[in-house]
Amino acid sequence: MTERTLTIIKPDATERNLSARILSMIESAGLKLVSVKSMKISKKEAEEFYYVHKGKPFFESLTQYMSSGKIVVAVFEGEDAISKVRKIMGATDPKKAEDGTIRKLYGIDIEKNSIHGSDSRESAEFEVSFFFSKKELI
Ligand code: 3AN
Repeated sequence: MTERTLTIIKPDATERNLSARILSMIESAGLKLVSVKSMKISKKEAEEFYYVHKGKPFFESLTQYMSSGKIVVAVFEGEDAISKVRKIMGATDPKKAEDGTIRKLYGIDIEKNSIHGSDSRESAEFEVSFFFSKKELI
């Protein structure tokens, strides 16, 4: 089934000039880049985006971090795009991520793990529309 998924290159990765390399790894897996842009979000926007994690011990630090620097947001499309991107990303904790995955290669720690990817159809729908208007999703 063709799906669309949202990815975010996190501040730790944009800071180290890894954005294009990470986007390229996803394109190389056969996924189409639908739309991409860079921005800085506010703490409040980060809290809205990560609302499912509200109340968790890492919520405050995560939202602080995600609003601390430049991010690159991108939508990819393809067959089983959501699970494909999750596989290329690797486990949340870079120490536990498989060799060759983005988080294993570039992640710093469990929070500064270089990339976000939607984890379900529902979250993909919410996350894509959080950052992109219809006009940008051609
Ligand atoms: P994933 O991004 O692998 O789906 P989630 O959805 O459980 O992981 O967590 C969202 C984000 O919150 C992670 N990408 C990471 O930046 C941060 N995070 C998750 N678990 C922890 C933790 N135990 N300590 C610090 N940060 C965490």
